[in-house]
Amino acid sequence: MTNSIAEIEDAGCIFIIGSNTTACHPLIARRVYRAKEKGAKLIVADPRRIQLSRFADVAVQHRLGSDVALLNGMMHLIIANGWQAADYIQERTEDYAELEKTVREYTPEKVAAITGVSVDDIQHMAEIYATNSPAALLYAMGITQHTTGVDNVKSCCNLAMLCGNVGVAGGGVNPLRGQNNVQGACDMGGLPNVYSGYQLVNDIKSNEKFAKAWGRPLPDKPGLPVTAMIPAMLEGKLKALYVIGENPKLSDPDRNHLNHALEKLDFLLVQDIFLSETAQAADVVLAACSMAEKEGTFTNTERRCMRIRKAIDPLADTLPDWQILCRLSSALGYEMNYADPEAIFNEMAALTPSYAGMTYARLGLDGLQWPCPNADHPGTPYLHRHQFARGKGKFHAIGFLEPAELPDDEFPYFLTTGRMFAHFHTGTMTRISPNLNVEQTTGYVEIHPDDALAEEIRDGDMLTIASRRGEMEAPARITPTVRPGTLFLPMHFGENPTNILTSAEALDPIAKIPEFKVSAVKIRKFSEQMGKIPEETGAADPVEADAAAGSR
Ligand SMILES: Nc1nc2c(c(=O)[nH]1)N[C@H]1C(S)=C(S)[C@@H](COP(=O)(O)OP(=O)(O)OC[C@H]3O[C@@H](n4cnc5c(=O)[nH]c(N)nc54)[C@H](O)[C@@H]3O)O[C@H]1N2
Ligand SMILES: Nc1nc2c(c(=O)[nH]1)N[C@H]1C(S)=C(S)[C@@H](COP(=O)(O)OP(=O)(O)OC[C@H]3O[C@@H](n4cnc5c(=O)[nH]c(N)nc54)[C@H](O)[C@@H]3O)O[C@H]1N2
Ligand SMILES: [Mo]
Repeated sequence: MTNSIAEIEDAGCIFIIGSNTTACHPLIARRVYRAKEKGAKLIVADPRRIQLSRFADVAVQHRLGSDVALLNGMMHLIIANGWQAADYIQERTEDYAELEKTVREYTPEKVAAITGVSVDDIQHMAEIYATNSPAALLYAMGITQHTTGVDNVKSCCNLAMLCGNVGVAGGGVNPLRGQNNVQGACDMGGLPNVYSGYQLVNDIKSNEKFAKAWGRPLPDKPGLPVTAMIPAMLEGKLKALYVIGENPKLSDPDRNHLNHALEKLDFLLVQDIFLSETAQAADVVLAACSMAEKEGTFTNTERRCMRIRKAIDPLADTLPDWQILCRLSSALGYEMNYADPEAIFNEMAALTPSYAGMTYARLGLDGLQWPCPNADHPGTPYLHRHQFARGKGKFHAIGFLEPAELPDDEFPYFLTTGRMFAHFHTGTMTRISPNLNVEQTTGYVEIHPDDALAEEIRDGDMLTIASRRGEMEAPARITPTVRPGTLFLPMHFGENPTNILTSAEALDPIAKIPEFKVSAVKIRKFSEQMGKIPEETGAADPVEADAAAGSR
């Protein structure tokens, strides 16, 4: 996030696009409710009707993968009405002329035809966003998991800069990051091309810096992103895979393709806290302990690095991940001996400019937000305050491109995939929790009542859903929350393995993220209903429970 979670409460407008916030980031959703109570305007753009749509000043359900067109349409109207932040654009940004030229082509009528959103609604979105500063834009996987993921993100940035919303409190472009520590993992170099703090492996200076600190020459070529590892496995170029804390058998796209790749491996090593589907296929499994059993730090979505503290001792025959890694490294011939996670943290801080001012003592109870470059620095609540990190904020003129796969005669439905409140990803943790599992015990496929009527499907009928990659079964849940012609499958249920359907080939050319959010599928009835599939009650959802009680 460019900005901080608490700042959301002080926004004049909140624009949520491609984030099911109450389901996936309920504590952030709570800030959105508070902002609403203080008078903020709310815009929601999501092909599904999410909980927050109910509280929105305008909520639109645009066609899957049409975000660039929608955002360009908003910008077209903002410029046509003179609502843009002219001084800010002049002083702080560059390449505005190109943006203006491109969005001029996105007339409301053209955008309405692409997105399925009415001209009136596009007009409302543009006006509300532009005239209620500061406006905070929140997005998540609905924006990124596309072949145009990078284009989508850049379009969000264009809109925010157009209205002067970057570098101000309460504004910003705010990706709501997924896992508790995915920000931290990326910050620590858990990516194929960087060391900690995004220092490039192929930059001579950083390479030398780390080689010196670690006493070994280091490769100067970026490694492979996950989506390139699978083809490398199939070609026999990648022979051993070490998976730490992931369950790709359920979470990677195109499961059949992935299984072929895994079978080609000489050696599969999995380190997990449970015997996941992937661990069951491994040659060796290393038993790690959970976050409640270890010390360390997590860095959350607002760049806040915080300590975690051990609540219980590790269960028998398990170790914290860091100790397993140190032992493995030593066994491979590179001695790694750290007294404790704090020693590792201190080494990291010494090598990472954005964390350089952090120590365990300074992190205290609340943590610190990077950049925190020195011992006196208080941390950074929002980025790009006086100028952009790169100097001027750059506008990118971006045209709309269709998703890789569109419905046709053979595969007439759009499919999108994602999450629900009660479960986490592949369910290794949440499906064995009785309190959570009671909320939803099986997978399901959401289908619009119009489609159900046309297909003569009743609630609970078991459907076969097929794409060009494979097919799977799930019971139908008839609901108006999806658009007609669009189905939704949650990703949590191994017995209804959603990723049999998704494509491993439709990737964003730059980020290499798979297009989990758009596939083309067909359906047929597998068997008559076994019983109604109840809607998620939301009883375990604090936001929903509060909303129901009228006491947000
Ligand atoms: N309960 C729960 N919380 C979670 C997780 C979990 O598994 N369960 N996972 C965590 C992780 S790692 C992540 S990454 C986040 C994900 O958090 P989110 O991204 O919020 O969750 P998703 O359900 O993947 O997708 C979000 C929304 O994108 C919409 N969408 C689909 N296609 C499009 C499109 O073309 N355009 C737009 N604008 N929207 C579209 C979907 O309808 C959905 O409402 O959640 C985190 N929090
Ligand atoms: N169709 C579809 N597919 C998707 C997505 C989608 O929206 N649609 N979303 C994608 C996204 S954004 C994400 S993030 C991925 C998530 O995909 P995964 O990361 O593969 O899913 P998880 O179930 O979170 O798997 C995490 C594993 O780590 C284990 N674990 C938990 N704590 C620890 C620990 O402390 N140490 C170790 N060693 N292991 C631990 C858990 O038991 C679990 O097996 O799925 C992706 N796949
Ligand atoms: Mo994620």
